[in-house]
Amino acid sequence: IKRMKGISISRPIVYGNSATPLQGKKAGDSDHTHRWTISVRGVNNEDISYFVRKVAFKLHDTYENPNRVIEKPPFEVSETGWGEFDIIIKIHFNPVSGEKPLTLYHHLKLHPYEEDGLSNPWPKQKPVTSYSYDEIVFNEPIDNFYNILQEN
Ligand code: SLL
Repeated sequence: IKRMKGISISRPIVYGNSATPLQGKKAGDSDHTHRWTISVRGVNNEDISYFVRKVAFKLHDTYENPNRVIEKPPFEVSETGWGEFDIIIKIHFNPVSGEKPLTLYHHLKLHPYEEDGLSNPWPKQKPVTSYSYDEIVFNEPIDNFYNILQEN
């Protein structure tokens, strides 16, 4: 294997969640209050599967099978629930890369920051979102992986 000496190459990602309140019958069936989706995506929804092999989302232990492994895009998990918690996101890269998985943390957000009901109520059905932008930097990548990154 050959590494690209002195070279760094980066790829942007967006990760985080959106959430909407459950309404009507669905809300009555359980103690769940929201539907939410956590995702790892490319910017402008660019396909990231050429460098991301799979993404593991570790949910709160109150969920069944809390370790959700997503093997193909979209790299996301949708669920319903009642509470906010930290999600551990583990991004596994294309095996060609020889890179170790990258761990990120996201605090699942269900509630808007400002519930200032008097002057500025959050519209009932407007999704609450919390997304972070990040750049994954590959230092001295293996040449084959570097080529894959360049070609996409
Ligand atoms: C809290 N520390 O107390 C947090 C934990 C856990 C949320 C929140 C479970 C859903 C299910 C669910 O919503 N857990 O029943 O599968 O707020």
